[in-house]
Amino acid sequence: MKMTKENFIHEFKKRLGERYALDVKDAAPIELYQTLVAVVKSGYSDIWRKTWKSYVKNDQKQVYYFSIEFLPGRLLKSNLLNMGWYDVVEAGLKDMGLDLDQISETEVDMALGNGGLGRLASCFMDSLASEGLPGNGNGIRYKYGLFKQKFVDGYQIELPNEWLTDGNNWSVARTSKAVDVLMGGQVHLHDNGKYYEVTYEGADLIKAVPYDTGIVGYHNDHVNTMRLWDAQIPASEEINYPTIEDRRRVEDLTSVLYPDDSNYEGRILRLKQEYFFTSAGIQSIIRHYKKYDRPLTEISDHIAIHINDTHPAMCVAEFMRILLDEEHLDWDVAWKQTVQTMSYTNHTIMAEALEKWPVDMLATVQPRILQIIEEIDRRYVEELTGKKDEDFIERTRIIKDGMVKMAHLAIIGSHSTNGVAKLHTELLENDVLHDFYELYPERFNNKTNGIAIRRWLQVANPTLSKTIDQTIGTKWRFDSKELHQLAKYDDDQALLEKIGAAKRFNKVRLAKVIKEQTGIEVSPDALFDVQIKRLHAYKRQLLNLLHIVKLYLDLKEDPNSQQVPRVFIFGAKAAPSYHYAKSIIKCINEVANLVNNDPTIEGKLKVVFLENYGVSLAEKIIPAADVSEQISTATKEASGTSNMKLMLNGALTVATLDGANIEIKDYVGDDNIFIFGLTKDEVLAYETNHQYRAADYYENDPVLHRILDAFVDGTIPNIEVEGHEIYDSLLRANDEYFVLRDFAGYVATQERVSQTYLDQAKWNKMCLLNIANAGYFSADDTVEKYATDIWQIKPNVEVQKG
Ligand code: DL6
Repeated sequence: MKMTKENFIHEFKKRLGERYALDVKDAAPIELYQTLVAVVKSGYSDIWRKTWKSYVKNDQKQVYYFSIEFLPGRLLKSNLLNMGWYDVVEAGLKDMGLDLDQISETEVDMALGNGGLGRLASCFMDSLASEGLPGNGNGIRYKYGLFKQKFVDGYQIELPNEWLTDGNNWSVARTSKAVDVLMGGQVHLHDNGKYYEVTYEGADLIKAVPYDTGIVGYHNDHVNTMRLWDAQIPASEEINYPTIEDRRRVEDLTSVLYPDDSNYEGRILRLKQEYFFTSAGIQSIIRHYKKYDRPLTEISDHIAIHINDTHPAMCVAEFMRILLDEEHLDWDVAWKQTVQTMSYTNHTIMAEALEKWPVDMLATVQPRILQIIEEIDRRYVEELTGKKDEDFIERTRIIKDGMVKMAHLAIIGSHSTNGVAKLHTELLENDVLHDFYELYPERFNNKTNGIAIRRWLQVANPTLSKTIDQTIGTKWRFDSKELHQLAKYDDDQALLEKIGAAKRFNKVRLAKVIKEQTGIEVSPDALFDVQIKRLHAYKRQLLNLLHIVKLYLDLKEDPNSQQVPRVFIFGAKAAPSYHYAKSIIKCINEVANLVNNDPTIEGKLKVVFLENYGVSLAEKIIPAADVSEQISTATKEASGTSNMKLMLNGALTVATLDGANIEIKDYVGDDNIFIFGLTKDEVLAYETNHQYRAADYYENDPVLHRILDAFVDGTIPNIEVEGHEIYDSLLRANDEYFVLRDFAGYVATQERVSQTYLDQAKWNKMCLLNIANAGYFSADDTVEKYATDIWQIKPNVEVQKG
């Protein structure tokens, strides 16, 4: 993909004229943005076509990554970077009096996810393409995505995220590739002696229309596809959807991500979404596969299907449904192909997130799928009877007490189950999924998560990237492990100062964003302490908040108590029905109000909660962070990926020994990370021996006593309800996540952080060593491991690297 500045300017002006009949100086930002997207798309569309054709021509095995979330963020800059056009386009725009940064701000984030799960899926998409691997995404094109978060009086308010208002410029609707998805009604089986003829009565027919987005590989002339499905009414079925209500029922199917699951309507809608994108994806895969006359009895040699978390677990049953009902394969043959084709990643040990669906609900959504799951379950029980004790079988079977356990379906119906960090996989094998590990040890493996270094360093932090280029050259841009070369320069004072200067530059930039968004003035000379992740009790934003309240109370008592001014920065959304998480948001916002408006502590402490956290905001926060808060209760965070992005940008991690923090510590060494808190074994011991008594910490620690009282005695205003709720969760409900137990260790560690920050030379050296080791957490390496160990796919033979 070659482009010169002159050609770009010519192309850009031509398209602007053709599209809008405008000159550059008369065009609005959205028109400039859309024109730029058109130029970029035309730059890769031919390669996109060639890429998928080469898969067919070379009969390459492909993987299809099914995920209910994708969080690609803005695509403009990352596509320019990957195409090798970034500098040329930036310079060309400048010549025309335009600014790439400004134009890029016009792009609305594709916010089709909630957190780590969706962002991981998108990092994997980028890496698959950049490694030249044949990998496709399969998900849902939510009309409103995840909600847009606003704070009103400190409370989280959820607004629709209208990301499609101006259309999405990157995707292409492929109406000709639509498939029909059947839902509801009743199913009848008729044994004709050879196979069961399956007929449906009263089912809804929904048209699934794919929207494809090209995923451009890095400098390798390779473009993969992310396919997102939209629900529409088939033209032939108009008559069956006579009322507006009926039509809305169909359209609502792909309206929002994670409908409110506090009621039946919301829950069944989510289950329907899961079946919808699973069925649409599997149908289109098999249809495409059959086009080239290959036998279905060897489909697993040609395609791999990945189940990202349990949401797409119905892939197992849908694949079986097609092989049985439409292709009339024998059960055993179909089952062998299914297990060989499917693989599954577990992303959490939190019981509430391991999906279970009532049998009745599944019967309402797709009765045939339920029948197939029942049969898989029956055969599983039959096979184990006599080999395993009854308890074991009852614990591991798919359907139990009227509920369908989706993780069990995914494990039994696939050849690989992986966790996402060493500790997490160990917990799956030894605890959460131990029975299955005993049954299928060869199916279990670890794949520690990784991140797209291109987006999180090259795009998000050009200042630091240039400093790195000047020090070790540009090889790291192709192989991030090369970043380790930086470690050799840990005594190079000039470099350490440059690293400090890059950080300051990014802090000034973030301070501006904070001022614009919130009106709060923060000083770039303060330490920026950042916690950005979903709001959840186990992630312990509350521990961070208790520390902030301590610092505030200390300052009120002694204005000189704090040597290092700090700005605490939060970004987090709470699930709409997660009441407790929303109460924590309210408390953080009220503490922020109190602290930020108290003139007596001016300049020493600030608290900022940025609204509507997402990928684009993260790109501004992460390069500016000094401290990365990774403080979940040990055992609860499967991996975390903000920990990797923040270290990559030279933030120092305050961490518990949880998830991938442990692997980060192993790379950077104990001296370059701040570890505190209960270990896995200590947490597990408390959970089994029930000897934890949170009230002891309140009663015996006057500091903690005073802090907790501040939540209920009016010290923190406007949290009469929420303050009591939090106080009670810690003291009456005995602090499920051991916040009080870890508090003293956390405070002591934060004091060490402040002391270290006072020695800027030492601090910058630690930053450098974190950056140098972050290259080991590249999603490129992670997907290569998936490709070799799980999917058995190989890079496209036609890929040009470099
Ligand atoms: O694997 C991606 C990401 C991990 O880094 C996080 O640790 C984990 O919490 C997240 N899991 C989920 C799944 N649902 N829940 N809860 O988002 O996956």
